[in-house]
Amino acid sequence: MEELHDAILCYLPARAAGASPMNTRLPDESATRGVAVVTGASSGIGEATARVLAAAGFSVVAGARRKDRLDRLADEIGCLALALDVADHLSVESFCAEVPEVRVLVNNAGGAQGLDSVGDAADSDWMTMYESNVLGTVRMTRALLPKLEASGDGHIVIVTSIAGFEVYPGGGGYTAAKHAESAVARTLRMELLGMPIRVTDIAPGMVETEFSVVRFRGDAERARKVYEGMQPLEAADVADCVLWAITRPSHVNVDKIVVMPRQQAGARLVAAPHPRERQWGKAP
Ligand code: 8X3
Repeated sequence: MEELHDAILCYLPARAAGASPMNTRLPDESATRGVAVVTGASSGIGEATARVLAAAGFSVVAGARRKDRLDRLADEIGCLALALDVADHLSVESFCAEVPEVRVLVNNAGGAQGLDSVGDAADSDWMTMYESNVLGTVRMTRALLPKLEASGDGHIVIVTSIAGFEVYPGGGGYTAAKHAESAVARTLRMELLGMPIRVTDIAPGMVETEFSVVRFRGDAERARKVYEGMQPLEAADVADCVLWAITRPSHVNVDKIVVMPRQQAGARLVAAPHPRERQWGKAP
């Protein structure tokens, strides 16, 4: 525990500031932007966010289930890697106990499972989506709230989706979970009013990550087709939004960012190669 504490407070800032071999001295603590926890950091938006925040001078604590990937990321960018499964309250508790202070929490872990209609819904898929997207965000936020407040300038970022305010056939479980997660963000904004904690909901559209591969249970070819003929966002585009939101002056709360590819105008409307409605439902 003590070693980890030292790692965050002393070792991390030196490397997270983009330290080159020529720049490995421990930095002046005040020169860093504070500790940022990023969940789901082993890939996609979470990994990109960890990279961007570390490069910007944050001391990043990266959490995810896939510790081997996190460890590689830690070697590269100098973040602290801790195993975390936001769907498991014991994992959340032990992760948060290892983090002595936090200024920014990026709730990114989540995802979609399947494209079944409500009539064919599998309880296990819906439970998985609620656990990771909704309860995961609630657990992490609840556990770190005292430390965010103690920082004097806390910031909670919740990476939701345009599925937080749109629906589409086959997306019932995912859109319901993202609507709920978005509701959590709006509720927190009200509940924390008057406290030194900002709340930002970042709602991306199509981002080419492992999102669709996971949704289609490993079917990479089906996942590839989702983005065929159009240019989706990259994970780094969303990470840029996170960085922008958390580097505004302290009195500025960016409530919500909706970000989509130029070729997307809604969950179901994509220009690829000609304007078309995305076909999510079953073939007739
Ligand atoms: C996923 C957004 O547009 O790919 O969160 O359905 S979209």
